[in-house]
Amino acid sequence: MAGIDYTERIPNNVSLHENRRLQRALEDWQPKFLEWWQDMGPNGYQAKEVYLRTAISVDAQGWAHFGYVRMPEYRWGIFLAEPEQGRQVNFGDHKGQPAWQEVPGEYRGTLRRLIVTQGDTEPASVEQQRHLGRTCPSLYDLRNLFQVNVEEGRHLWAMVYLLDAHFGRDGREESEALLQRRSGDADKPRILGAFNEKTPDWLSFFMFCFFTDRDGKYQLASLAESGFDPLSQTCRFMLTEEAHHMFVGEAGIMRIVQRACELMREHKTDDLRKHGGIDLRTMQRYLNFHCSVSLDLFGSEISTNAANFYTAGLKGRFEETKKQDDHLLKEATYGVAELDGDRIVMREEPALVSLNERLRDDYVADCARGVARWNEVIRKHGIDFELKLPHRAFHRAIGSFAEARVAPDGRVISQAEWDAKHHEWLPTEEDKAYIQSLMVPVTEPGKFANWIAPPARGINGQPVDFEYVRLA
Ligand code: BYC
Repeated sequence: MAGIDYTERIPNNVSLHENRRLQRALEDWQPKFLEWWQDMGPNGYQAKEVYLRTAISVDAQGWAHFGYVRMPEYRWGIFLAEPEQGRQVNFGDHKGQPAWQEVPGEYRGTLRRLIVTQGDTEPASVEQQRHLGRTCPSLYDLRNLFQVNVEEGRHLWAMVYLLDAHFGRDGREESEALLQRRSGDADKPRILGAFNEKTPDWLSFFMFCFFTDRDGKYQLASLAESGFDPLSQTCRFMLTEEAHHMFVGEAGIMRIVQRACELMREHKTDDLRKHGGIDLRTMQRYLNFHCSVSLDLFGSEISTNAANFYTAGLKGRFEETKKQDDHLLKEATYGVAELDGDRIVMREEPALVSLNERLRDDYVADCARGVARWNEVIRKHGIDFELKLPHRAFHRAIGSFAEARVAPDGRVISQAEWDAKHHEWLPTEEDKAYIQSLMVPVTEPGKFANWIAPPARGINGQPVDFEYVRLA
């Protein structure tokens, strides 16, 4: 089923034409999606030609085609990874049973909620990023923004397919609601906290791609383990696309760090504001913010929801099938950081209710590897500064640390100390105004804003000065 039929109105590798009811439901949703894309998608660039990749197959080799496309004409389609013959439910109470091709009735509500929560993040991020095109630091970056945006749109399609194909009328209603909620709207906000924050500038965008899209990677990887096979196949293919989004974030921050180091060496100062750069301390404050709101996306440290998702076989651990244990976890324990008066201590908790924290641990370790690569750039310039991940209890709004005041180094502090110091740890109004002042568009091919270094190479073998977006 590797090939994708592009002659269809909705490109797909799920034999949509064989299911008239589903085809009609999706064809009915398609114009509503396009209307949402026009209203809430990239502002001001809908008629421009953008050098984008489009999925043309789900093969490990060569799944994408690159070419100029106007975004509203992007072929958003439905692509599932190849089925795994004889796949089973690999964890929880149904372990060893054949993977489900249809939704098990007893888990219908739970599964729908998981799919809706995942689906809701996709249009939310497009909404958050819709004004960024106006202030792009280069055509190369502009193209990457739009690539991320169209693929988040495709991820929405992926979840809507599951809802329409497997949840009947409820699913169709949820599909509509996904186009009606709005990021940051007081009356109809997006479901998860981080997706209601603003992404007002490109530093925030790159941090978002690094930290928040990485939550996407870990959540999708856990859902890819699901016993509900269509969800597993869908998420497996989404992960292929997600990798580019994290690359955009990691490489974007790396290029800002690179430029900061160059300016520091050139002007022999770390006060880069005089020289139009972004100093490393400001970057640390943005990092603290984006890391902490993304840590919230993993839910409470102790969660019966997470235990139930696992026991039911709906959402597994990261790399579930590579783990060497009983995949039931009824007797196992897991070390969880908890608040104990004015200290943070590690306690052994039942492994099942600790699954959110375990996934957060996998995530933090992955983030740390990226931060180490940024620090390597700083070290190579002979500069004595290290970017650091904040302690997981810092600036949290969800879970057991939500009520506590904790410094980035993990010290539990008083409200008075927080009030006195938080401006050293989180972006200040002054930081935001300065970063905003740098957001001046650079649109000549091969030219880059002063605060960011050019990338080492272009996209798909094209040169860095390629015309990635045709603005004329
Ligand atoms: N904000 O036991 P708890 C991505 C709610 S990103 C607001 O703590 P649970 C992407 C929770 O819903 C990946 N509410 O948590 C990235 C629950 O509500 P109810 C998105 C929150 O349920 C970039 C209550 O608090 N995918 O793909 O174990 C660009 C207590 O729940 C938050 C998924 O999230 C929050 N941060 O886990 C584009 C996967 N956290 O039941 C895309 C699907 C918790 O009391 N979702 N709550 O009404 C899940 O697996 C789970 O819903 C969560 C929460 C991990 C999010």
